[in-house]
Amino acid sequence: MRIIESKFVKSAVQPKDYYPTSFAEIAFAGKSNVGKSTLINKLLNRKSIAKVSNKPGKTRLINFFEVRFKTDEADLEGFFSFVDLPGYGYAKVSKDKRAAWDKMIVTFFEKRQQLKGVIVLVDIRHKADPKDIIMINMLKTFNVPFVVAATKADKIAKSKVNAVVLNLKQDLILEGRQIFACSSLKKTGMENILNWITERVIDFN
Ligand SMILES: Nc1nc2c(ncn2[C@@H]2O[C@H](COP(=O)(O)OP(=O)(O)OP(=O)(O)O)[C@@H](O)[C@H]2O)c(=O)[nH]1
Ligand SMILES: [Mg+2]
Repeated sequence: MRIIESKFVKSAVQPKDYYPTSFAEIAFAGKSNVGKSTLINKLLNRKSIAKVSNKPGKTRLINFFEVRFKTDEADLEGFFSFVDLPGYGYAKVSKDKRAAWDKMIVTFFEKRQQLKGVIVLVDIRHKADPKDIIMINMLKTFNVPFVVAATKADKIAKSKVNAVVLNLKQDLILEGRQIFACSSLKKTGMENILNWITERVIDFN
């Protein structure tokens, strides 16, 4: 797939404010600071269409982006949208605020009919986190297809990547879903993620 153009559409908290579109949608979920917004920028080949920060808690709303794409094989052109979700598990905000963000995310998965897939980002340096397992269970419950991106792979030795990914696959209880190592910094693993997105999106165009 080739991305022709992309634009930021809007931010929302409640379903009534979601982007009113029937395009297939792919959302990015993961703990705060794991690299969701950075990955969106890299996949879209944009410097900062999604806002990035080295401080956790940057993305506080649900952000919608519209993407125009073309496939080489079928010469098909169409649209899909990306959704940048607020990160979960950020310790330095109040309990109430954290609960509100969590609710925002759960409501999105529950209500969003055109959601065709989710990229769950985890930090390749860390052991499987209970919060990620909760997220994964939720996606299983709502029957949303998902894939895991084990990101920041540039931060560990190349020789360790395969073993770490296998461990994560087991510990996150992926039950046959795929997991890809990737690095937005080094632009590795992008092809795998984009191919998965293409498969999810093509059916709906
Ligand atoms: N080394 C390395 N750093 C990365 C990578 N991806 C993201 N980062 C850095 O991680 C930090 C957080 O990135 P963001 O994209 O803002 O993370 P986020 O998941 O959107 O965070 P929230 O919006 O707070 O939920 C930034 O300093 C990025 O530059 C990566 O693949 N490798
Ligand atoms: Mg973000």
